[in-house]
Amino acid sequence: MPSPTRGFLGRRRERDPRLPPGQYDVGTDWPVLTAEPTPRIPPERWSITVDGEVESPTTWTWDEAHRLPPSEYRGDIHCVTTWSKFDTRFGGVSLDTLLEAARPTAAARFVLATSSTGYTTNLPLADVTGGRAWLAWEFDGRPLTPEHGGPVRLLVPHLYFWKSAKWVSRLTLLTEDRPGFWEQNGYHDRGDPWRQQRYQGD
Ligand SMILES: Nc1nc2c(c(=O)[nH]1)N[C@H]1C(S)=C(S)[C@@H](COP(=O)(O)O)O[C@H]1N2
Ligand SMILES: [Mo]
Repeated sequence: MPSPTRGFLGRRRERDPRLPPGQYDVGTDWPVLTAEPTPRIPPERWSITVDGEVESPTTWTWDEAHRLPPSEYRGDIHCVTTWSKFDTRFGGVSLDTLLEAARPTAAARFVLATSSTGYTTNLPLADVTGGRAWLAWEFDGRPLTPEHGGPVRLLVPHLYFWKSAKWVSRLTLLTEDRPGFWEQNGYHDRGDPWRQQRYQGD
């Protein structure tokens, strides 16, 4: 039976195509999700080391990292707790730049990111190359705050945000996958939001 209200119902708002399945738009908020106490790390005491399956293990200080070619991410981020944040802007350096200097061996397939707090997360090497991963020290043109991983966090925005380790200090190249903190606690080894890879087995 045709309904007189059909025309109105037909104008129901479309779901934003930028939202992966099961996610909602958090708007201008930026929730803080941290398993450990927030460390206060002065930039002059921060450094990043790339080691493991690489030809040239390398450490960069804050000043050295800032002399590398700058790189920016503009786009969305997605947390496994179902919030997504649109149109973020992060500044820092592309992981490609660090990896080109450290030169992964032919056997390198995975990366374990470690924070100075002990937090770890694992990623396929293919997910942090090709302009898809950054060390980020700026958000919206301002220094990244300690709550959000400042002075420097990992940023891998095409995967769920638990992969973006805050206070990152080491990237270890590996021949085999080694589950990190949340991955040992049941979260997915890859974490693609478009495939809803939230938990092991998804
Ligand atoms: N060191 C560290 N990094 C971390 C986490 C953490 O608990 N410790 N939480 C992860 C999770 S689950 C998310 S969703 C994001 C949250 O980042 P935010 O607090 O800046 O939103 O950081 C990720 N990186
Ligand atoms: Mo998260």
